[in-house]
Amino acid sequence: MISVVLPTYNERDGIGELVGEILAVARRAQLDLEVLVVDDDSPDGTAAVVRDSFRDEPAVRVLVRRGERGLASAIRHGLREARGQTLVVMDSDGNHDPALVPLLARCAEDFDVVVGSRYVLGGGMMTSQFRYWSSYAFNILVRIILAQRIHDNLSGYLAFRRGVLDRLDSTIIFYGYGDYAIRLLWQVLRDGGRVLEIPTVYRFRRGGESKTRFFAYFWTYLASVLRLRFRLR
Ligand SMILES: Nc1nc2c(ncn2[C@@H]2O[C@H](COP(=O)(O)OP(=O)(O)O)[C@@H](O)[C@H]2O)c(=O)[nH]1
Ligand SMILES: [Mg+2]
Repeated sequence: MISVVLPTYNERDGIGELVGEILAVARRAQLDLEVLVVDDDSPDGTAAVVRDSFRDEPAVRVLVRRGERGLASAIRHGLREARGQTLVVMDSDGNHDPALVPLLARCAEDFDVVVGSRYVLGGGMMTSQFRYWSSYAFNILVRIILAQRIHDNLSGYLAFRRGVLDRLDSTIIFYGYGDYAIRLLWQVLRDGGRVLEIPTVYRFRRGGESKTRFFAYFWTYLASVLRLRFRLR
């Protein structure tokens, strides 16, 4: 089974459509798949929207965390609750194209982590040019500092087997924001794991607002990378 983990915070505008698309993709590809929405008690009622829309759909589960917030810890929670042997993490706003789920899941059988990547041939971002180029530049910095070859450390669209996750030290990966992915990939590579990047084009988010505070996160992410480089974490 494949488990798709969707962390949500105030994503009521687009979440229903996305979950519907994922289920349709799974049906077409004849995949055994579940969707886990991990909502941090969004004030806009995201969880209720999903519950109401997919009341008769056992493949959709909604997990609500109360009194707790954070992208990485929400993903960790979802991964723990997931029943699948193959795990997929993606944005819940429509940025990531669900049509890629079957390919990501298939490749995760042969690779340790599969990344939906904006920065390999065929990848891209239909959204902001500024975000595209600043993220591109930051990714180059990551590659230089960590001396590795991943083009997109921050895509947030990932697939891996449960066994891979079990071998990782989750407590020093799943905190903070999107920087968790840098730590995850770093640990996998450090242990000799194989990472595959598959091109993906970011689509426009469907309603709602981005939670990425770009300038604040730049420093947080840089600090995370330097900590890895100097083996502080
Ligand atoms: N559960 C949970 N999800 C979050 C939190 N912050 C962001 N997200 C989700 O993480 C994903 C990435 O955030 P997003 O705002 O799309 O960032 P962007 O793609 O960089 O603009 C989205 O699906 C958000 O709803 C949080 O604190 N808790
Ligand atoms: Mg997004």
